[in-house]
Amino acid sequence: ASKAKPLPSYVSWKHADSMIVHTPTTIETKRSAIGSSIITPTDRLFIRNNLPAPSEADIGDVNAWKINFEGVGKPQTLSVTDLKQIGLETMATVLQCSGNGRGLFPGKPSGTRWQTGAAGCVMWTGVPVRDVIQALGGVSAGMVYMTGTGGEKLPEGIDPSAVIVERSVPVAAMQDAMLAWEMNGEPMPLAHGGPLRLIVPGYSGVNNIKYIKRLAFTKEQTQAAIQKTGYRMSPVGQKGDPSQPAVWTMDAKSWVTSPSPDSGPVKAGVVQITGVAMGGLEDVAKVDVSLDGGKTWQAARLVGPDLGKYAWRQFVLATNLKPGQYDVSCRVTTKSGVEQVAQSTENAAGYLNSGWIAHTVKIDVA
Ligand code: MSS
Repeated sequence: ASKAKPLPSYVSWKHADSMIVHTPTTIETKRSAIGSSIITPTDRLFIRNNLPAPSEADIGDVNAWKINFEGVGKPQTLSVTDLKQIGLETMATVLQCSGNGRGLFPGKPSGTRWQTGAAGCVMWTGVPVRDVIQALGGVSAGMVYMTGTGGEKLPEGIDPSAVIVERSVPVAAMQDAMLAWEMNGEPMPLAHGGPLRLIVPGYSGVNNIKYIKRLAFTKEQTQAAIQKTGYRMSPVGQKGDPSQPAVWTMDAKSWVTSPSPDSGPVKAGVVQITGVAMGGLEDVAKVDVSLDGGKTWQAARLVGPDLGKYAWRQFVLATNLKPGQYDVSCRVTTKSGVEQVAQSTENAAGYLNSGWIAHTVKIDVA
C-alpha cells in the first residue's frame, strides 16, 4: 500500500483515520469505518468533486444563495430564505458515487479505484421539489427531464459545457426529490454542496447536484459533457455517447463492513458479521450472508429502525467461527423479490458495480 495522503484543507475536519484520500477531490470511507448506526457521520462521509468546491468567499451569505427555476408555469429566482417558507421535509437516502466499487471490477476501468466507501446514508432536510414547483405553477407541458446545474465558478478559457456539472434525470424523479440545506442535523457543509443541494433519491451520486443554482424542466437532456458523453454505461473499450444508457438509478447492493481486512485480525469464537444493504428504488426485504464464498447462505437480521426505501439497512449475523480463512459475502433481496446480482457487467468507466462476488471479503480467523 502507498503512503497515506493527508486530507486537503477544505475537508481538514474529516476523521482522517476513517478516510482513504485517493486525490484531493476523491476521498472514500474505509470499509470498516462506516459505523453501525445507519446514518454516516458527516466527518466520515466520502467526497467527490468533479470541479474544485467553491470557497466560503465564493458563496457569501448562505440564506441569500439563489436558484433559478425554469420550465415551470412561473419561472422565478428564489433564495434559500424563500425556499424555507415553502415547505419542510426530512428524509434519509443513500448517497453513492456512480463509480463506487470500480476498484473491485476485475478489469482496470479508468477513474478512481473506489472500493466500497464512496457511499453513505445521509439524513437531509430541505423542501420537496414538488412543493416548490407547485408554488411556481407546475411543470410546463411537454417537459421530459429535470436538469440541475452546479454553481461552481468555471475555469476560464474552456468551453463551459466541457466542465460544468449539469445533469438531467427523468422528470418523474422530481416526485421524491428535495432541495436540501441541512445534512445530518447541521447546515449543509460547503464540501457536500451547501448552501443548497439537489437530492434525487435512488439516483447515483452525480445526479445529486451540489451548490445548485438552476433547476430547469427541459425537453432534452443537457448538452454538458458530464451528461452527453460522461456517466454513460459504455461497453469496455468504447467512448461514451448519448445512445448508451445514462447512469441514473442505483441497483440493489450490499457489502460486509465488519470484519474487514482493514479492521485487523479476527479472534475465533462468536463473530458479529455486519454490513449495509440498499434496495435501489425499493425497500430491503432480506439479506443473506455466506461464509464460503456463496456456496451456502444464512439469513442475517436487519438492525435498527427502517428509515425508508431510499436509506440503507444494516444487518448482522452472529456466528461461531473456528480458526481458518473465510470468504464472506452478502446478498440483498428487495421487497419485490429482486436479488442483488452476482456480477455486474463491467463497463468502460466502471460504473454501478453491484455484484456480490466482487464485494466478497477474505477474512482470517485465528
Ligand atoms: N455537484 C456539483 N456541483 N459538483 C460536483 O463536482 N459531483 C457529483 C455530485 N454532485 C458534483 C456534484 C458526484 S460525481 C458525486 S459522487 C457526489 O456529488 C458526491 O457528493 P459528496 O457530498 O459525497 O462529495 Mo460520483 O457519481
